[in-house]
Amino acid sequence: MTYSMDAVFAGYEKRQSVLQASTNKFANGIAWIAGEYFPLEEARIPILDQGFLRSDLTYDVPGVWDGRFFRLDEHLDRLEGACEKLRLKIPMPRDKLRSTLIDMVDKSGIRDAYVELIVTRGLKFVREYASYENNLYLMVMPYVWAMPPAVQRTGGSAVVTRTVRRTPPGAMDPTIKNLQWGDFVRGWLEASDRDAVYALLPDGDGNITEGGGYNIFVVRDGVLKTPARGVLLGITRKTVLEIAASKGLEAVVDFVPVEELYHADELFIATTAGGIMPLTTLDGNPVGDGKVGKITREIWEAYWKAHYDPEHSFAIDYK
Ligand code: PDG
Repeated sequence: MTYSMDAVFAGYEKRQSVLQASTNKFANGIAWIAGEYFPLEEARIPILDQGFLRSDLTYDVPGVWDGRFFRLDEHLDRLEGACEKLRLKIPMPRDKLRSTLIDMVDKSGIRDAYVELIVTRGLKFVREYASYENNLYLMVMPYVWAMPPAVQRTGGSAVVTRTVRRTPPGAMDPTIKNLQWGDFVRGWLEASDRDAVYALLPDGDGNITEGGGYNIFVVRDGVLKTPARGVLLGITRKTVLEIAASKGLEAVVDFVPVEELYHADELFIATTAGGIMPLTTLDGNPVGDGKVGKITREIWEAYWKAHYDPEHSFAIDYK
């Protein structure tokens, strides 16, 4: 089997057309709230939840590709770690959480899914943090593309933002996946004003960090580089680093000066919601030769191939 863009997208399109013909009431998505299942568009949260009122929450997003969960336990580990830092307790044991997610994907029949788990502080606004009963929300929906397949073929357009920096780690720990996206949203507004789509946020000290929903990779002279600090430790980022190692490509995890982006041969962003996403325009100028780069493409193919590796994924038994 090959994992070229043509092959991977053709497989996806085929499964999409089956999903679109489905009459299952959960085919557009399913939510789990307080023990009940809802079609996604009917799901509601209680307005007093501090997750909604103060973004007092953490979340994680694993993916399902071609009927297989990808690195689910690593996403659950990251969620548990984030909860620990925020003194949140997931109100469901790990094995039940796993089986509920699998059951939801099965119920929806969705083969390529974006799966979201949100843990919030709960309903009461009090200062005694120990007295909260934390809430859990689960969602399964059709795969979300931060960069649509058609754009991935030629690459997206990005800017390094001038009007906003990434919220500093001393204010908000970016390794705790959070929904305080004010900086990212400002970045998108600026990107759109500058005729681009993707915002890459600097740290205020001349280094690049990440963007709204993705880690950043720079390729120059065959070497990959990604920021060490001020970013979410993405599972896709980790997968890219593993792929690079397996191919004998050098990868550096360190500060990445913004300046280096302007001398890049290739640039890509990485997330569970879209995979490896090439950027071929930066601040209105082509990146390298302006085409999707050779190394980006190699990593792109290896990334989708990894979704069938039993070491990193398992098949869902759809009934
Ligand atoms: N950095 C940030 C700030 C993120 O929110 C994400 C994932 C990543 C990096 C990449 O992490 P991982 O490789 O573990 O997925 N964000 C996705 C993207 C959402 C979107 O719509 O773009 C998410 O929050 O679902």
